[in-house]
Amino acid sequence: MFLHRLSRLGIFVFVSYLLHISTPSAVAAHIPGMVQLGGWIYVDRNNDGHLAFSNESNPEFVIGDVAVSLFSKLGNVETFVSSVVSDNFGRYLFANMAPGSYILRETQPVEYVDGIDTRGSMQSLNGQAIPSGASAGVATNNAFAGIVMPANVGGDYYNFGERGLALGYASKTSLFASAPPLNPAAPEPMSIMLALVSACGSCLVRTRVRGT
Ligand SMILES: [Ca+2]
Ligand SMILES: [Ca+2]
Repeated sequence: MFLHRLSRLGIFVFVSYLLHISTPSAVAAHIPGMVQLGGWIYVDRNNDGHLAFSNESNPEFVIGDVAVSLFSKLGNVETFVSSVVSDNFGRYLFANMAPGSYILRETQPVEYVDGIDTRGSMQSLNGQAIPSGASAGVATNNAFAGIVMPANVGGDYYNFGERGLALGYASKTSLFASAPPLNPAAPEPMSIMLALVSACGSCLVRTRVRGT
């Protein structure tokens, strides 16, 4: 899996943008009343908990093929809902879920030293104010818990950061920089942006819940 991750050349990302190739995280339009949760898996080179995208200074790298699982929570009962793997952009997304309380859990990629996970923020998917009772939850190790999502709310930028290659995976090859580069972190893939635009119409300016 390690070689599989490293084999993804940056040029693939560039070509994908030119051709608008759909990625595994491409989703259907938002269904009214449903909610969504997503984020990125990335190498947090400066260990600050912030993913620097390719349009920022010192952009960081994303990690594909990392599993993230979604659990619903009712009372003290956790129930597995679904699992996805991050795409070539390091992007993962759970779309069109029922409103409710959720937990996101990352399966730690063994090739990387665990890093800082950063809680995301919530946006309105229908242009209306986010209902009271919404909560962006809290970050715990390889997880985000206590996310409470009323209807038509999207949670994004729930990012799992890793520190870098673990001992035993940093081969001489990679030290000499002859290994293919990881994909640079990229802003929202075009396919997802189009889905959001078609679903949201004029609500391109997303509403952030303050203090949640
Ligand atoms: Ca960073
Ligand atoms: Ca991790």
